[in-house]
Amino acid sequence: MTNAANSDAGLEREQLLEIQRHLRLNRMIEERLASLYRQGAIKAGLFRSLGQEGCSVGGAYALERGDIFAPMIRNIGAVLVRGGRPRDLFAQYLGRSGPTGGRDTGVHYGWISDEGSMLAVISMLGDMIPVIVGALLAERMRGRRTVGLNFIGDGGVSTGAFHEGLNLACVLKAPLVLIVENNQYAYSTPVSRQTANPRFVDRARAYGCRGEEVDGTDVLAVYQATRRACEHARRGAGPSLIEAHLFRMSGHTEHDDASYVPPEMREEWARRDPIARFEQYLVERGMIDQHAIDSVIQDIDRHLQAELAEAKALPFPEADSTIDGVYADLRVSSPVPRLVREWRKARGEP
Ligand SMILES: Cc1ncc(C[n+]2csc(CCOP(=O)(O)OP(=O)(O)O)c2C)c(N)n1
Ligand SMILES: [Mg+2]
Repeated sequence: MTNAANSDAGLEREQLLEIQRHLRLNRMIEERLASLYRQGAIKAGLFRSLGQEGCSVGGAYALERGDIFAPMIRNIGAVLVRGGRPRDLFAQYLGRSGPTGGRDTGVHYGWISDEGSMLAVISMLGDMIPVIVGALLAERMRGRRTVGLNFIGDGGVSTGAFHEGLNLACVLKAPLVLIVENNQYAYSTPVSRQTANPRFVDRARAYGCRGEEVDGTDVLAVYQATRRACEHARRGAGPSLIEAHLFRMSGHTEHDDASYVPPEMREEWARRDPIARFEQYLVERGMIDQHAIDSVIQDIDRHLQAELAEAKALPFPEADSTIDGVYADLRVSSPVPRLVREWRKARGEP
């Protein structure tokens, strides 16, 4: 396993502090969302990345301008690193007219940009792999050396789409970096119950690409591993699969108390909190102190307050727009807007 404990991973002080800020932002936006969830303001499930922030942030930080990124539902940290705004994430979760006009939730939104596009999450686990491979092939045909980063969970690895997708990527030598976030559980199913070979990195060898394991709670180790995989891909040498070992310190979603997790297991992983580890590292290097940490927290708190206020000021979508962008020309005759209006009325919503 890679261990970045004794190096700054070739990063400048400002970059290390930027990473720390992203880690904190990742955690704090989810804390806000959890509190909104408890107030009943969130319209669907809330999938937190508590304990996994180092993997999201470290992986995305290794990308370059123009690279393509495809998150999984928990990768809020990576979305933020790639330029996603907290206001938009709040709007998504609150069902307001944000990026998807209130028609989808969470990180189920994307954008196309020269800075680096983001493909919206696909709910069907594994299905993103062939899609991002297609996007990378399009980039290759345009003569660009674009790399694509996609995250998948340990459960997602057992889908057919994962195998077909990775096989396709390897055969075509697509510049794909696939990070398998092995957080030990797929909902309540432990790794031991869903695969007879718990070494996910072995899948790389099976299909013929580079494989690497990394401590997913060490943000710099993930950054370095992803960087190596990006360089490999940009050289035209094909995909890499990175297995990141980490743990989901929350339930699958907020309604799940994760009581199926043995307490010893949770305690062991709690000692490897990615933010505490990285801040300790920065303190030991004399780059920050408790005062600096407190001021980052206060600053993010103010920022999130303002972003949330902006999101709350956005209107809820009009019922008539429910199926916009779904079917061509169906809006006129569809009964859906009327049904939504009636459903809202029955719930006492405006
Ligand atoms: C093909 C498919 N099967 C089942 C589901 C339902 N489902 C959503 S999340 C989830 C668990 C995913 O576990 P994992 O891939 O380990 O990701 P994690 O939630 O741990 O980040 C399941 C079974 C789905 N979305 N897609
Ligand atoms: Mg999992």
